[in-house]
Amino acid sequence: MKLNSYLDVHPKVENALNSKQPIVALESTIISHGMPYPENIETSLMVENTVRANNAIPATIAIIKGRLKVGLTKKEIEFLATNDEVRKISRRDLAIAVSQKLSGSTTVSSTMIIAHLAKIAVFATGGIGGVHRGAEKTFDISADLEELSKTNVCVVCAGAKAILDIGLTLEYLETKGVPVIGYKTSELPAFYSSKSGFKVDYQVNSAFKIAKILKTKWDLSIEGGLLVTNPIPKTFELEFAMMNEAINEAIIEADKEKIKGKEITPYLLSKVNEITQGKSLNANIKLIQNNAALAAKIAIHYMK
Ligand code: PSU
Ligand code: MN
Repeated sequence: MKLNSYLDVHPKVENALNSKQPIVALESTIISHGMPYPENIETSLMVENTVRANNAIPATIAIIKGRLKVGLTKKEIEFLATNDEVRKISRRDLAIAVSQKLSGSTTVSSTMIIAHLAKIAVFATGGIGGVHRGAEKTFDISADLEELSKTNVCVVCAGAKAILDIGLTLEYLETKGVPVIGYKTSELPAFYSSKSGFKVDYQVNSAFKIAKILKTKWDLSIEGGLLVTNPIPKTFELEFAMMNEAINEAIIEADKEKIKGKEITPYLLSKVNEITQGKSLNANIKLIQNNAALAAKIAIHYMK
């Protein structure tokens, strides 16, 4: 298969591509900026194993010395997890990182771009970026949303975190024509909790049906992705009101410290983890695993 010359595809992923096995792309910003050490390495390896246990091949994506890596070695994951110099690479950073031979982890937007170049259709993450609270003043809207409207990749996530304005995030996705599907839920999950109070457009109860929607969308040449929202399993969920309080506190801190731009999401995640004494991190780990398993099932049906 002829792939883009900027890509370095791991032999196991290449083999899976050639033999048409299901593949699940995974992002790496969660390793470098989304979680503390050593939980970041453990989670990254564990999520890859979850994909394998569900009969698909994991492909964690990052940029190492300007090469677009599709499938990482353990050494590369360790590098991303421990090196403070690792940049958070979004769509706007991608060409610069490649041409200047920089290293960085990929967000949802850049992971989608690279997955698409590598012909991988399904991608699992924890949470997507969205419209931030107060965006009417700050204009802080994640590039992830725009990417979902452009790039043909199915993104499986646990909904939108309450660090975002969940209602505005849904409005933005509607404007951009991105279908939002609730897996076995009629309500958009709020990341740490299974419910947000906002409805999804469609509830779909099987991976098979999701794969069929994907195929149909792209057969119809309707460009862009599909957002599958998968609620955190009940036993691991945190109470919405408690999380909201922690998030409010974190946002006040961020304001005080004048945190802006690409720093805000990592800052809030780590602050919330501090305030909840690790409860949010544990929930985060459990929900990613849950998303990886669903993504593998969707990828399997999509390949059929
Ligand atoms: N949400 C999380 N953990 C994360 C991210 C989001 O719970 O690590 C990362 C993802 O890589 C996402 C990015 O694409 O943050 C969004 O950043 P921003 O809000 O700056 O667009
Ligand atoms: Mn932003």
